[in-house]
Amino acid sequence: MNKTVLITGATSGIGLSCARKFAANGDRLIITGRNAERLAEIGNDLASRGTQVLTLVFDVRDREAATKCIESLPAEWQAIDVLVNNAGLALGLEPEYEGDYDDWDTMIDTNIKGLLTMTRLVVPGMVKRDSGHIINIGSVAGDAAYANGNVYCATKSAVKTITDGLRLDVANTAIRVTNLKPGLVETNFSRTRFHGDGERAASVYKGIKPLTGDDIADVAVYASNAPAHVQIAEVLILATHQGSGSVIVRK
Ligand code: NDP
Ligand code: 8X3
Repeated sequence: MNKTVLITGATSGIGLSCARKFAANGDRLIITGRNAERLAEIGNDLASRGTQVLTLVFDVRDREAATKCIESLPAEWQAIDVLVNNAGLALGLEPEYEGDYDDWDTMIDTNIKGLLTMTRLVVPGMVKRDSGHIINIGSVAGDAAYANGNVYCATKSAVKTITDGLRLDVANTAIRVTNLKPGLVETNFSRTRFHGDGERAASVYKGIKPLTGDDIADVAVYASNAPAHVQIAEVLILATHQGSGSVIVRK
């Protein structure tokens, strides 16, 4: 479709799938991440298949770095059509009264404040051009808390409210705002949540066929390709044997 699509956290999981699926859709990409080497590898791979790609290395929590990167985009990359706010993480799964302060800060700074920073930097250009699309990666975790999910669930609940708020604020423009809310997706998510414990991470996906990053990216591309008068406001995407954030039937 030849749009310019900026994807945060494109070095892994859903973000990487979005990069590949939007590339296959014929779009040009600005992919961002913290791991410079991995990001360059992904950028080179996509470019070798004919996609125009720009890579930006920054941490979404670093407002100064994010601002510098977006404000110094080459002229031909400044008109961002689609912003995919994907970078995010869960850290820990324990009762709220035993939670780790640093984990809480990291989740809040990344999932809420990082997403807001990117929105604040990119959306003014969309408003000026009266055109654009913001796709935020929320979660089923934002619909209702599940046991021990407390702060992570709260950040995704904030993503829902922030997304709804933005949709109201741009309703007088042609900009569309989407909240994609995945359930169980097998990525690096659980390994990160359990601070690198691979065995515990693998147990999350035992006995159930989880979603893949590609399943979520397909919906993102669908929302982007929908006719201009169609705003896919919110989509909840669950594995077939998942009933909610806390009900998963394992066989
Ligand atoms: P991954 O861990 O596979 O990918 C997360 C991506 O976000 C990585 O590229 C990671 O980079 C990046 N990231 C994390 N923190 C930062 C930061 N501070 N600055 C820049 N990039 C950062 O997990 P997923 O693909 O599953 O997660 C993507 C999004 O999907 C998250 O927002 C998550 O909450 C959401 N989600 C995931 C679900 C799941 O079950 N997997 C379900 C519902 C929502 P790095 O490698 O450098 O850490
Ligand atoms: C990720 C899905 O259910 O592990 O947001 O919180 S869940």
